[in-house]
Amino acid sequence: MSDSSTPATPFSGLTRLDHVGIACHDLDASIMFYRKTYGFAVEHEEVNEEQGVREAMLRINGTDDGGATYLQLLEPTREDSPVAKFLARNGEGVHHVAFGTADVAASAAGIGDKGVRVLDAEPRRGTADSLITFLHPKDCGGVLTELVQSNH
Ligand code: V0V
Ligand code: CO
Repeated sequence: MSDSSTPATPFSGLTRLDHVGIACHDLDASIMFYRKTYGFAVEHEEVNEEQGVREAMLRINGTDDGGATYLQLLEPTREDSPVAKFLARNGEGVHHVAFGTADVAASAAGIGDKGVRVLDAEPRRGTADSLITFLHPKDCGGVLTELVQSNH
């Protein structure tokens, strides 16, 4: 029988939902919606030029591993970026889900061995100096999936 107070780490090393990424046209308007509708506050905001986003992290809850779960609001900074392409095709909405791991490279290698395309040969810099990598949505049931090793 499993003990619910000590959840086992699955073989992938993924232990929590880190964030849900939401594409929006206007970051400040989107932040305002989440503040006035739910009372969620921005914990961190930054521009990530490599990913072509201006983004805000809204903390929702803490997690068993000392991390937390967030909404990540994403506004594109340039027209050729993944989020700009997504908005042009789909309009605003859920862009990706991100799972937390203590070792993003090991998790990505293990998941890659299952036949899922890992989009980054080496983990890249994510929000608040986290390390991130993405899995191809076509190999993940239509869901762009990110793996995150947070810097906390
Ligand atoms: C594209 N597709 C998606 C999708 N984006 N499906 C589900 N969710 C998404 N977000 C589908 C699209 O509808 C096409 O399907 C197909 O994939 C190819 O899309 P494309 O845009 O025409 O082509 P690509 O290959 O140029 O770009 C798709 C990928 C790209 C997923 C490879 O967006 C990418 O590399 N994304 C990873 C980086 C990223 O998204 N960064 C922004 C978040 P059909 O039409 O062929 O059926 S940055 C972030 O989260 C940070 C910094 C953080 O958390 O710290
Ligand atoms: Co993300």
